[in-house]
Amino acid sequence: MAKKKGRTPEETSRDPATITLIERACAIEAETAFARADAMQACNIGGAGLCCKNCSMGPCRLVGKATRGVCGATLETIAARNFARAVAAGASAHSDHGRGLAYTLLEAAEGHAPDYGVRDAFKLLEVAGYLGVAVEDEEGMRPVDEIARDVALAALKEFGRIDGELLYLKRAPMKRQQIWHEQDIAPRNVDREVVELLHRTHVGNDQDAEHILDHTMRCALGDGWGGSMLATDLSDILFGTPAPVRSDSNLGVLRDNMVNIVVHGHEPTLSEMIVAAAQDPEIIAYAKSKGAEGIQLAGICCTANETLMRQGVPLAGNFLQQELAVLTGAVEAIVVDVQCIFQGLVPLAERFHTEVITTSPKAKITGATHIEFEESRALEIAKQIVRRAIDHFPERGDTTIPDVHSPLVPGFSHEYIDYALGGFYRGSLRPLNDAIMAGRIRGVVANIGCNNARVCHDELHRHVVEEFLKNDILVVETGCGAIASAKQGLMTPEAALEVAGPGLREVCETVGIPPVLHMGSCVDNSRILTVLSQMATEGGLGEDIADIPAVGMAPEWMSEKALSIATYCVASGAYVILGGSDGPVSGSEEVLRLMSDGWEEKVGGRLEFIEEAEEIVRRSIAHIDAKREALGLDEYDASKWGQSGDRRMPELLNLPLEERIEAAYGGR
Ligand code: NFS
Repeated sequence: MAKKKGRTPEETSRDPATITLIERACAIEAETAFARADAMQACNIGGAGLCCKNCSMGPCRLVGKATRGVCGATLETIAARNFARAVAAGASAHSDHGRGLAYTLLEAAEGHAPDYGVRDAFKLLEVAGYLGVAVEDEEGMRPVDEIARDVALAALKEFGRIDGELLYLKRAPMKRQQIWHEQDIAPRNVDREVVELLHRTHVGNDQDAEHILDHTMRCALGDGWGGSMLATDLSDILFGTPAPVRSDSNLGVLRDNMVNIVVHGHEPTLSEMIVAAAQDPEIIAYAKSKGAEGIQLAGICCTANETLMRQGVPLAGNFLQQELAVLTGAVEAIVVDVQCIFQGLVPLAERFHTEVITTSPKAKITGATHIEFEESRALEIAKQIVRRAIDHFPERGDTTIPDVHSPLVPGFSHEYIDYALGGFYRGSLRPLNDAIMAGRIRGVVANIGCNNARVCHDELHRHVVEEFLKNDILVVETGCGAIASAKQGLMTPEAALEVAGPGLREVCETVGIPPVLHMGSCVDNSRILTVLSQMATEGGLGEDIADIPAVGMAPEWMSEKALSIATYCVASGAYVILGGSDGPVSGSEEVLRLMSDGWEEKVGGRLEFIEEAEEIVRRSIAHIDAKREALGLDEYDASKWGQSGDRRMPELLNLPLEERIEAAYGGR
């Protein structure tokens, strides 16, 4: 990581709302992650993967003349083990989230969680099919609650099944499944691969970097095609499958005259109930009795994406804006569950009237109020939390709400993309494949992942996305990367007219979609796996995910979850780039080689760590063009496009007849 001491606000973030609030933090001497990152240099030994603290003979730092740890472990073993353990943690986080939803569905189906139910019965039937749950008996269709109970139980079984392998692996293209079997990396169940990875990386166990990394792929696949995919499916069943909605983004969505409640974390179970509680007329009346005009909910991180995709709740911001929401002085409560929550929120909130409320039995923060969430009393607890927030409204002091916000249209589940391209009866990805084959769309980039306080906030996301759009590359997004694009105004259909290249613009205009599609939270990267699998089986773009002209990236990544996502995408056949630094195994050339060339030989995908945005773009486009060539597709040529589309139509209608015939028929 580059050392960056004392950056100016403009060097710290690309986002104007963030810059305003960093300035406020400086003015009132409040501490944020940006300032802490500047004050503390990252450890370059640990950062390069060269510090081993797996036993108490160390920590061993493999620098200078030290080429082995006390136990004799080599640099390669240590770097691979560190990476593997991070993937195990990331896979655990996503998968435990998925397990939680399976229990919620079970409790709802058995009548123990009356505030939840099946909102998308169609999806329930589809998932029942994947999990081998019967939807009919001799008397016809079984009751929905019975199917839901059996789906929940079948989902729970996937976490610890005692034989065979994950059922969802069958959703991948045949060729991909064959590769997993040939390489012996098909996950047997979700939990076992995580436990085995921790076992293998215990002192004195698996001490061959390549072998450790093979199992790392297996563990990560259990996340992508297991825990995360189940999390997405079960969320859709319980809370509805997303379809486009209109919403707004950035800290300007907070309101001076309303009670502002920020939901932050990851699981939709609680936040969906907070949404319901905040709409209750009695609760709204209570807010008015305290002098507010109503209640404004807004989200941070993936909780934001969950409530945005289904309810249209506005986005307050991404990962690095959590403290800034508090710094506005306008937030009565920040309600959190699990993952990506800064402990720094608590001392910061003490300087304002904001209450930090933790809710998950898995995550308490010293000094925060803990109101534990229980599915059996979900709405009651959510109302209690919202009332508590309202009680703080009269305590509010000065506020600084930046007047910065951008509209967006999120909600692109893979079901909706199918529908958008073909309608209800002919839903299909055929038009997308055709557009790529013709070269109107050069390829697809999945831009996902976090912010990182050590790189300029949102800047890498902005740079790569704009470059891809100009080059007629369709961008799909999740997580905090999606929030970055939303704030930059790239998620409205109109944005296509301004930013996209001529071919992509034609497609976006015709279908009426933005050039950057918001596909949800980070567990919803499973939606991207589903789209890629469908593209591979639709025909014309090869027969496997590895054949598609596509790249995955997390230019500002920071979390262990991002490493798990990157690894399962590679193991699914994708070229993946992690940006912002030279990466967590940069101390070992051999491990870097194993993850790039080595993994490419085994599974067709490769992982690279590239610090600079220009280089990320250059290598991505080169990869997309190479995949086009391998498929025998025409070389991409922007000059062929731009002759149709809504923008061109009024112009065409006014042309002299001969020119109009020429434009319409191109001399044919
Ligand atoms: Ni993803 Fe979502 Fe954001 Fe990174 Fe954290 S919120 S699960 S890990 S920081 S994208």
